[in-house]
Amino acid sequence: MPTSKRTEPSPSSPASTFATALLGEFVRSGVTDVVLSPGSRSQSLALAAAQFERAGLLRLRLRIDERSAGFLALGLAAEAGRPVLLVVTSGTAVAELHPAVLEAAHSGVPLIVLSADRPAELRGIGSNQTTVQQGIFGDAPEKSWDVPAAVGDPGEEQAARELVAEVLTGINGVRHVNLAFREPLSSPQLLPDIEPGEWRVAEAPLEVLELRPGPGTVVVAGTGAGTEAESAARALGAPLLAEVSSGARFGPNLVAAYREVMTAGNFGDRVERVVVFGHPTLSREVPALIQRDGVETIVVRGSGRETYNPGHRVTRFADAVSIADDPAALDASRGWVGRWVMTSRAILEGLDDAAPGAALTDDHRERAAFALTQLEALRAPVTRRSLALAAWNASWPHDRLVLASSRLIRELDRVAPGKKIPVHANRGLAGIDGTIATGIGIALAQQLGGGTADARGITRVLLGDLAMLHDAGSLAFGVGEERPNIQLIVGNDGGGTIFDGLEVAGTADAALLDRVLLTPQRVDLQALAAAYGWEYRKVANRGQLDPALTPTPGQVLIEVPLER
Ligand SMILES: Cc1ncc(C[n+]2csc(CCOP(=O)(O)OP(=O)(O)O)c2C)c(N)n1
Ligand SMILES: [Mg+2]
Repeated sequence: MPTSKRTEPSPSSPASTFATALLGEFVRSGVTDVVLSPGSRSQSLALAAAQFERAGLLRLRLRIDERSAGFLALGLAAEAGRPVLLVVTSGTAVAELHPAVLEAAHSGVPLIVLSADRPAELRGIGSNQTTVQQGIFGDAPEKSWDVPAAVGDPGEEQAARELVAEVLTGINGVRHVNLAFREPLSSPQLLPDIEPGEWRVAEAPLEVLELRPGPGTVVVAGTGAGTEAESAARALGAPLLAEVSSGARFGPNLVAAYREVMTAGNFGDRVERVVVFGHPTLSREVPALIQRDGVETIVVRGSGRETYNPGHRVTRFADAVSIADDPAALDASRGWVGRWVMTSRAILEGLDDAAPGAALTDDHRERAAFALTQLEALRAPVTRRSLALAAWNASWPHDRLVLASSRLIRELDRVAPGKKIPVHANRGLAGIDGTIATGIGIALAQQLGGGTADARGITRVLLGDLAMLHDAGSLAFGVGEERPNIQLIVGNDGGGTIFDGLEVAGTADAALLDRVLLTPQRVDLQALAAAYGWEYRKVANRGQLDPALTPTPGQVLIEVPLER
């Protein structure tokens, strides 16, 4: 075998000088994480990043598939609340980032893409691995730069530092920096002396709207709403219609069965004012309510690319709301909130067919009958509802729950009781892609530093089988890559059964529907887990469900067969 031959020491490379200055300035500005995929044109950035990692100044993660890298960075940034750098080479490598770039743009997660490109003289002439990278993500990035190749002029390091300042100023989504590199593409560099900085969010001037409490108001919390929506609901004396992905599904004002209460109870008819936090995507009832005549809607802007405005019927937008202190008005709304909350509780209790109390009786026949029922319940097949609730119930504030786009998040949204736990979902565009990589990013940021690090926590990802297969490549960890404690809980119904719930299922030919929408699959998930070095657990009945969700160290794929 030929041994790899080291060429003559290359002349000092302006590419490396520039790349080192650039990354050094990111470190100084409080950026801590880089996700990188290998390539030649990007070598100066990659080698500099590895040196900063070695010096303990950056955390570096490698992924061979840029699509995985993109979603991994998205998860890291979403959990840590700090921008994450993505470094990729030229050509299709850049395009692989597009799904994560779109999701980040629509959900307002800060990502910085550093794509390597050919210099001007090699563009547009059919050079290898060269396409038009400037503007490749359309209008998804908040800002883009096309930076000419460094040539070794004095002042280029200063220019790199100024570029970093520009890139970070006011970042609220994706920033794309396309960087041309000319040969020699790298040379060994000494790291400059650098003090890592603290990440600081620039305080943008806020438009704060003052609201008064009073009956007739509801608060809607969609994905990304956070705990602020819950406190606003309490201060307003308003029922809290909080989606399960909102991070606000808790508290005394929670209306967990909000969809049923709005429709069956006709409560929606009495709503006069809606205050929206986050991005609601899980019901039809909420957008219908906002579009009803006589309803005033206030939307608290999130950080995503677009502002929520169903039917263009939103009355007012604000960056934040403050709530007037008015005890009399708050008092007047007690009955209003109470009716919503009680009706929701009654609906949820009606769903629960267990007969509590029988276990406590003194009658031994009754007790035996109860025990038998319990035993049968343990042997029963797992339903979507029991699966989703088990994942919800198993999770605590030091854990993370990641909800994929599938029937399971919708089922959970109907029944999850109030609980203050951190939930994450890629609802910016609700893709079934990148779920595993996003979950790994969240878990890494949460458990190994970079976020609200808490080593006790585990991340549970609740996903469907198609979402699982879509992102199977993200199960791969390279040698030496950090691995978090994570459970992938796969509800396997052999295809995309979410479509069974759509109108089309009632009108289309069943076989055609299966062929093109359900897309049945029978992949061996156990073998897949084994191939990637993940532990595998199978849940054959309800009795096995809770034990399988017990947190253990490592990466676990939990397969739960579900009936279509
Ligand atoms: C990238 C992407 N492709 C296609 C879709 C459309 N889509 C939404 S749900 C779904 C099926 C999901 O199937 P599965 O993950 O098994 O979940 P289930 O609905 O069966 O619970 C598809 C294909 C999407 N949201 N994102
Ligand atoms: Mg499925």
